[in-house]
Amino acid sequence: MTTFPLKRRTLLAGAIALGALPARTLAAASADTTDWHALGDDVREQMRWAWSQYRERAWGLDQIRPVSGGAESFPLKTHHLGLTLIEAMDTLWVMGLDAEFADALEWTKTRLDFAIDGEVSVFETSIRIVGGLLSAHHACGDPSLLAQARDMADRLLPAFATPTGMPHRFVNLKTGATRDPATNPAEVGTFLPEWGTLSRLTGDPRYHDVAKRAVTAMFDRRSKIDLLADTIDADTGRWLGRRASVGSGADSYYEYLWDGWQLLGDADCKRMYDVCTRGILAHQQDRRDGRLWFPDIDFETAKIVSTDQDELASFYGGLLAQGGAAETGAAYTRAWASVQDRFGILPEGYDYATAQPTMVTNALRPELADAAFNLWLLDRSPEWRAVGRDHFLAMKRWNRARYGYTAIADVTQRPMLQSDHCPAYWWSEQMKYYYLLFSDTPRFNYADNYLSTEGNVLRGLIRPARH
Ligand code: DMJ
Repeated sequence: MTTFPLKRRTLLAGAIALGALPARTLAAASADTTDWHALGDDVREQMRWAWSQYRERAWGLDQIRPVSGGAESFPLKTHHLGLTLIEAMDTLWVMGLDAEFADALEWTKTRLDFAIDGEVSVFETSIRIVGGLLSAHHACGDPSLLAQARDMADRLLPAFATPTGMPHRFVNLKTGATRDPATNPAEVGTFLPEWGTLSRLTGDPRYHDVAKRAVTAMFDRRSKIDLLADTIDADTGRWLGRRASVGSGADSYYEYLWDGWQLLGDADCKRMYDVCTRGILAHQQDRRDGRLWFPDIDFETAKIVSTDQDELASFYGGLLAQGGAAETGAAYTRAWASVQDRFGILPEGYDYATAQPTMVTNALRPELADAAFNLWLLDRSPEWRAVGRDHFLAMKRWNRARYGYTAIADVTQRPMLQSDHCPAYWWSEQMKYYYLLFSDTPRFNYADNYLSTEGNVLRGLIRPARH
């Protein structure tokens, strides 16, 4: 990927020349007078404000409740691990909120303790806590962060001791007891970038090897038409379901095949990504009213089983473009952007056949901003910045609560109905995507970088030179 430190007008001219923008977008883009750097400053200010609320009311707890000012634990049911703090760290750093970052670092050094007798989701804990600590380590180089990431990975490791190598879904952090072999592609195959990084930094190959074995075991069970279903038994390797999807339960499996190639240069991952993506593009595309969608289909017959789209799938256009299918990725992202235009914030479920929401909540989701950011990194088209801007401005309008940003209970009501929940990924994902998309910060290498499925930067942070 190359960098384009160009002015907006030059970029627009380039995009027009390449025929990259549809007419409606073109008109809007030419009229666009957004001051992107000012918007970036605003994102930083919202982060600073929300962080001050968390600092005051929920310091060291997992997630603040932004309406009531209370807190809730996750991923443990009855114990806090400082999840928000860990997820926020590299975002604080990239925004130059250095005092806040130092404060968080001090907390992790003095308070973090994973020896808790309780069960966590292996997948969630890896992408959020192992990934969050590794990205914070990438930001500042403090060895304690790497040691803590390794400590957590060691506690998750027993989950991979299955006959197939595909992990059980839950593990007890103290005893190592595991449960729930009925799992899915995402919870089997979303480890390699973090665990490969851990192996690289510690010299211990075990982390990389268990993650690679799991991702490969899943790939080896694909159908004859190269599709994966949604549920599998990690002990027997037998499929328990038939639904192939690019949304929930599958999404980051495909993402991490590409990422294994992008971050680690693993050619097996690239081959597996290409095979799976060819299968999806051959069987799963459906165009309605000029829009591209990916319905759920039967993984052996390719028969459509549902036109209900999961909001989580809206990240997929960015991945397709990263993997080389730029036009298809852009088309799918435009389909989701049209739903954003209509509702302001994406509903959690949307049926493209009826053009109606099937789930009116939105859990403060980052996926469309993620796709916009990835597309923009590739072509620098103002169209994607505008999608990210609309995502951010709608969030400021509807999700801001007294003590932070909160999820929405109903995106179809005006004013939108808020719930009382700020998932920790918010601090790691969209706030970072917005900022990187608008700010042109010198702390980030726009030409060579890697962000995990949780938005954790594992490559591409640039430490300012010391004076
Ligand atoms: C995040 O935890 C990750 O992006 C994950 O892969 C799926 N989506 C959630 C946020 O919606």
